[in-house]
Amino acid sequence: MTQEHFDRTIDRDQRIEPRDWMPDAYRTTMVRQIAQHAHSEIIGMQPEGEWITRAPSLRRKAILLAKVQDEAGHGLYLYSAAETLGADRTGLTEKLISGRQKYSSIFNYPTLSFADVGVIGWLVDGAAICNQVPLCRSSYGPYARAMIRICKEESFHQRQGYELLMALMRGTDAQREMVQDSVNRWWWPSLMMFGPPDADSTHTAQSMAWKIKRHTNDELRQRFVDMTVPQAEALGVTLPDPDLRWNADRGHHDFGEIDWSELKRVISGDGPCNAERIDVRRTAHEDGAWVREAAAAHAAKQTAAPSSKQIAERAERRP
Ligand code: FAQ
Repeated sequence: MTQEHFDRTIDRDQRIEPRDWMPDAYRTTMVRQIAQHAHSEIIGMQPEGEWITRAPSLRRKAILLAKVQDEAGHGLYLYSAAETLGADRTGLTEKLISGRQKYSSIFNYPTLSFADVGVIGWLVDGAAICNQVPLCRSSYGPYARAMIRICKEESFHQRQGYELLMALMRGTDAQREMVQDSVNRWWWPSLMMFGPPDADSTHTAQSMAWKIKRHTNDELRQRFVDMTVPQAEALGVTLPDPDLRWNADRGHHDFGEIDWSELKRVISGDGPCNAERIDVRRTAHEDGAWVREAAAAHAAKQTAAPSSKQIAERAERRP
């Protein structure tokens, strides 16, 4: 099980599994991407979670609760996938709350109205699907398999977001304005989710060679724009880009220049909500210490050899 086996497995489009030999750099890259992805799901619970107590009806509250819970589940599958590479969850959480590991830039923007819940479902989950469906064919087995279920749930999330926005667009002028304002704020950050342009992407070439990534950042961004434009038209909202138009020669939509300095700022910790997001996560982690301790103590009890008193008690309980 060496480099030759690894190369052959990648060439044949087969999966690398946890016990297979893999180059150190492949393992490091996988841990980096899976950890960032897991952190994004967990931090991503916050912007929408803030609206659970303020949802306008019981139905919307139930939907939102379920969605936010799904994101927690995605985080857990992904931390488990990272564990198969030897990266334990405690260590990864420490790295997140001390700023040594990243999470998606998109979750550093505030949710100012309930329309943001719909727009996050439509645009943010929509972008996540575009990015993640190809990851179902990623070369690392546990990651690719986790992604199948995650993508199914993200597709459902996207539809619930779109359905919420359709309801608002059928409502009053004030509700339609609320949706447009939300689209104006989330459109450009959603395009930034796909990462820097290919020319500036540190990892794309190697990750494509290892078949971790199946498409470049720019290819996926273009796919997202092409998919979203007709949805915006059907909804009756305007995407805030005067340069957005169909290019028949390319068979794609052209779109305006993205403010890459904003992405750099947000990634490096200086977005509107970075400090708050990490603060909330750190507090939740500290507040949950007793649960982890209790669970560990319980697990230790289960695995410990039973005492003579326990053996006697169990014997007595037997019919
Ligand atoms: N934000 O060389 P590349 C979701 C970093 S889940 C922050 O192009 P790569 C579900 C990048 O890490 C959303 N950092 O990197 C949901 C690298 O830094 P490093 C998360 C970013 O890995 C919905 C550097 O810039 N999805 O939304 C970003 O080849 C609603 C250079 O970049 C995933 O994680 C960014 N936007 O490509 C949850 C999907 N972009 O590590 C709740 C899996 C780039 O050298 C509510 N990940 N960076 O320090 C991927 O597909 C890839 O990792 C990319 C980046 C495409 C994100």
